[in-house]
Formats: sequence, C-alpha cells, structure tokens
Amino acid sequence: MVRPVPTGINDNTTVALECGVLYQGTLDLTGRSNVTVKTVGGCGKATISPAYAVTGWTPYRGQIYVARVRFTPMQVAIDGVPAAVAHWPDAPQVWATSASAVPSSDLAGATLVYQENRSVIKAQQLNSNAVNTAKPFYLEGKLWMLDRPGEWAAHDDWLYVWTPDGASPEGRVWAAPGDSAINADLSANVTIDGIKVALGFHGISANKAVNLQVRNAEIAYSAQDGIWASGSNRLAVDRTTIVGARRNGIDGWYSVVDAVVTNTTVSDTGMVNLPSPSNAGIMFGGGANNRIDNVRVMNSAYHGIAVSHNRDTTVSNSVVDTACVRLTDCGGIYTSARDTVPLPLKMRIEGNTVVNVRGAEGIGIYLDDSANGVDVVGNTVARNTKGMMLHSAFDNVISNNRFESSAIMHIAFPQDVGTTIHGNVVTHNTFISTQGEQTFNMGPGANLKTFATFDANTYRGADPGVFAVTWDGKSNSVKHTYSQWRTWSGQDSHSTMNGAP
Ligand SMILES: [Ca+2]
Repeated sequence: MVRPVPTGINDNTTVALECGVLYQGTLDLTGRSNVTVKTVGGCGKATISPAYAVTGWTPYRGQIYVARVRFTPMQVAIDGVPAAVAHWPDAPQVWATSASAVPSSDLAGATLVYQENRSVIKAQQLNSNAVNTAKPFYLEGKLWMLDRPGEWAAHDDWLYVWTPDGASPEGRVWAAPGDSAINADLSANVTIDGIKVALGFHGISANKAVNLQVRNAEIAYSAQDGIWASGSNRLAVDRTTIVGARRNGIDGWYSVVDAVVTNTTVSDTGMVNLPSPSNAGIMFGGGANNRIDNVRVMNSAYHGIAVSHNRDTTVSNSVVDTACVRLTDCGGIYTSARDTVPLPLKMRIEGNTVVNVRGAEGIGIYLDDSANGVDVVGNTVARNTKGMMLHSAFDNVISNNRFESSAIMHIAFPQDVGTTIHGNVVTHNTFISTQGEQTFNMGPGANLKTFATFDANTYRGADPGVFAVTWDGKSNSVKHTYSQWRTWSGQDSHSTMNGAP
C-alpha cells in the first residue's frame, strides 16, 4: 500500500505510521522539536521513500524500454536494488585514461567521475563536450552510454532502462529524485523508531540536529549518506541497519559531539554500482565525546570507521570486516590529528576485531597524521595488508592486542620530515607472523630508537629473520633478526619469541 507522507507535522507530536505501508515523499521535520515517528501494528516497519513507481513502459530499442518521469532521477531501483546509471567504460574498476577511446562526442551534461588520487574519488558535471583526462576517469549519465543490461539513463523527461534480465520494467522500477527520506535538519529531540527509509538522497538528513534518536531503523540505498549528522549534538543510533549508502553510512562530517552509536550494522558503503566519492561506514570528521560500541561495519569502499581529530572518543567492541575495497591508504579504524595538537583527552580504540582490510595500503588500525593520546587496547587485528600504522604519531599506547597474519607487516612507523615519532608504548601484545611478514618497520630518521617502548610482547613466527626493518634515511634499510632487534634497540627484554626469552 502506498500513501503520501504526512505533512505539516507540529512540535510535541507523535507521527504514527501504519505497518507495511510505503509513505511516499520526504517527511519534513526541519526545525521541529519533540517529535516521535514510529510504526504502529505488527506487520513490518512502515517505509518512507521519496521514490515513485515508474509505469507505462514501452519498448525503445533492443531490450531498452522507456517511460515518462516527472523529475530527474538520482537513483533508479529495479526489483528493489539500485541499478547503475549508464556509464562508460562498462566494467567496474576499469578506469579510462584517454579521451580518444570515448565512443561519442556528446558529453555535455554527463558526469565525469575521476580518481583525484588513490584515496579520493571526485565527480563533476560536464558543461561542454570536452573532458579532462589528466586523471583516470569514467563518464556517466548520457543515453548513448546505455548499452548493457542493468543500466539506466534519463533524458528530456524520459527514463530509459535495460533490466538485468532484459524483460519489461513494468511493475519493477522505482525512481527517486535527490530528496532525503526524512529531513530533520536543525531539529531537537526527534525520535525515529522502527521505521525503514529507502532511496533517499540522505536516508535521514540531520544537519545540526540536537538529540536525534534513531532506533530499530533500516536505512537502505542512500544516494549520499545514510544519516547526515554534521554539526549534530547528542545523536543516538541504536539497533539500526544502514546498507548501501553511496558516500558514508553515518556522517558527522565537520563536527559531531556527544554521539552514541551502538548495536548497529553499516554495510556496503560506497560499494553500490560503480565507484563514487566515499569516506567511511562511520565518518566522524571532527568532534568530541563520541562513543561507538558494538557496531559491525562491513564492506567499505574506503575507511571502515573514521574518527578523525575526535577528542575523548571511544571505538569499542566492534567488528570491521573488509574495508579499503575501492580506494587505498585507509584504515579499518582510522584517526588522525592533522593539526598536530595533542589530544587533551584520551581516545580509546578497545576490544575491536579488524579483519580483511586489504589493497596496497589497507591498514587495520591507522593512527595517521600526528595522532596522539590514543589508547589501542585489546583489539584483534588480522589478515590486513598492514596491521597498524603510526604515521608521525606520538604518545600512543598499544597494549594487549593480537596481531595476526598481516600481509606485509604488523606495525609500520613512517615518520614525515619535520615530525618526530616519540613516546609510543608497545607492550603486552601478541604478534603472530604466518607468512614471513615483518613485525615492525620504522623510518626514516636518526631517532628510530626513541619511536616507542617495546616490552612484554609475545612474538610467534615462522621467520624471525625478518623481524624488523629500520631505515635511518641515509644508508640502506636494515633487516633485523629478533635477536639483532633486541641488541639494536635495547628493548623487549621481557618479551618472548616462539616461547623463548
Ligand atoms: Ca554502458
């Protein structure tokens, strides 16, 4: 059953939506206070979506069908799953590098998506038929690019679709404009309980919201963010599932303060159809006093959980499985303090499991850009390209963690010119090398021996001959066996290697 969303919501009210009903449009709670939105009845969550069913399809060419739409679609779902906007080249992760192969000169109005660098994808609208090919790119959105099953294109109020099975789209296609499902910007004390939202620009837009509570919710296939909560205060997300956000699952971009995210799953962030700009399953780009506990973040294009320059923030008892799928130089759990200001209150990364962060520079736990004052305690970090990286990081504690089966190394300590890695503590950890990987890699600099204190660690590995690699920045890098490492560093006096002191 489909109905329009309720409008004219007043403060201090409850919006009771009927179970099993699809409410169409944007639920506008902008600036509202003390509003609760909930499902009544036991037949499944009420759904809010700005998407419309598209009907009246006629054959266009080959297996491509066409129907009238009253708006420019941002997302088109076939059988409930977003289809790919028509694009060239066709294969995912095969980027073009030259304009000479582009099969048409009709490019004005297309979107150029390009790899700014290995960590960043950007997109821009083309105003002419010229395309900048300086960066690896693909093009999307023009009708001529619709040449494969599963693609769609919009042109002059018409929507063109080639379904994955080639059959008619009738009764199967929903198209969404660039509107959010729920707009709670600038709201106070709004509760969203037991609601599903789908195909919004943001699932829930909560810019500068105060005390937004999202509970028992499902947020599917947002064109941008599952929850956009930049500038928010006291955001609480509990027992919620966020799937298929094209940019970020939960996004506190500029600042997020006093947020609590618990018992929640964020999956397939930045992974729907072709590559697109994406940062993290949970992206806190600044802020303080945030708590992320018992969440699962799976299959992220870039970071799993990013809590950059957050003060007094905790990430605990959570699982990050598979990150850095489409971009690299990223972390399962990531933080940084680019301003180099010491974090006045400790950040804690505790009791998490971080696995399968792969790619050239996929890092399990990443303390980037002068991160400091971070306690990394009791985590399991396994099957990542690099277990951990401390990039010009200082005054951090790494203890009681288990590092296992890193592809290249367990902990890297890269030091930028003009920075000094110092004051880190690496004690009471277990390091298990199963494929000849290094345990520690440090450099460059003359101060390597004061990067960190190492002691009371348990090392196990088939090849202790490549235990550590150090580079002073002048001579060639030096490989150390475990005993050479102990002699060189004067550390690890209470540690063991394969059970021996
Ligand atoms: Ca195509």
